[in-house]
Amino acid sequence: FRACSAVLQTGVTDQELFEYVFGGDNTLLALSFVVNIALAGLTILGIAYLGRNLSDPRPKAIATALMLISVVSISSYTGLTSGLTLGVVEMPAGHPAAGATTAGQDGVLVMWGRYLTWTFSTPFILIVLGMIAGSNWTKILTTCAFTIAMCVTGLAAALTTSSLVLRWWWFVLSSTFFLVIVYVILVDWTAEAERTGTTDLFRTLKLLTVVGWFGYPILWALGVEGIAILDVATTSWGYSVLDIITKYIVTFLAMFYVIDEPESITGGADYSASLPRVE
Ligand code: RET
Repeated sequence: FRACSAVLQTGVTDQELFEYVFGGDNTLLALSFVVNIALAGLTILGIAYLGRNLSDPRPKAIATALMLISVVSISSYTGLTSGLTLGVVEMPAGHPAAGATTAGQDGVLVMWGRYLTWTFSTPFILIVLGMIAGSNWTKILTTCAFTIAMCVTGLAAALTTSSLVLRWWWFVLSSTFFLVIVYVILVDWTAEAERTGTTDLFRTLKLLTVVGWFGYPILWALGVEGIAILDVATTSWGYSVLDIITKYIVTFLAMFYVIDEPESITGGADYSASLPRVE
């Protein structure tokens, strides 16, 4: 957080940003944060309730990873709500939002906490998908490494103020990492899910994930950080709705399947979690 605040260097405090968002003129933006705190909380409770009788280690591991997605999410949205992970960033010359002012400061409102916390939430989504497909740890951890690279370079794209070209270069880098993940999901994991016997569930989760995840770079490009066609509140609601699809809906679909058919989840690669104990 300190590193990001140092990069921002705008001198606007979390208190000023909190007042800007919750002061009355930005109700829609405020709601896009608060609604997700509630949904993440309910999802955590839902998983705890639905998973109470799970006994096999692999369904348990999947339920835990699912819960961690929402644990990160509730923290992420609390950061945005409190103003701690918001900033005002001056766009470089040539950017359509160059010269804008926000909360009495030169620059646009950047929800940099989103990019930072996706670094921690997206790996858990990929761990769940990979385990449901029955993939191995090498591939699962590869996608985790690429999603971390994607989010950190996305954060760099949002915070770079020196040059417009470099902002878009970060965007291209981040998108390249994203395509690696899409490839693994569409090619490797689709084939593995077929062998594991989880094709039905995987097909639905894959669709929601791949289509949903493509929405994020599109929103970034259309929003204030990109070509600035969309205002901050619309962009924020866009991300919040995508989060609802890619996190909470994916979570409940996976969770219902895991409790209904825990035995079909145990096919595929062995993570040493389901091995019989050696006496
Ligand atoms: C950015 C901008 C740079 C280019 C790309 C992006 C992709 C972001 C994605 C985010 C997914 C987030 C999820 C969060 C759930 O907790 C960083 C917007 C490619 C795909 C699923």
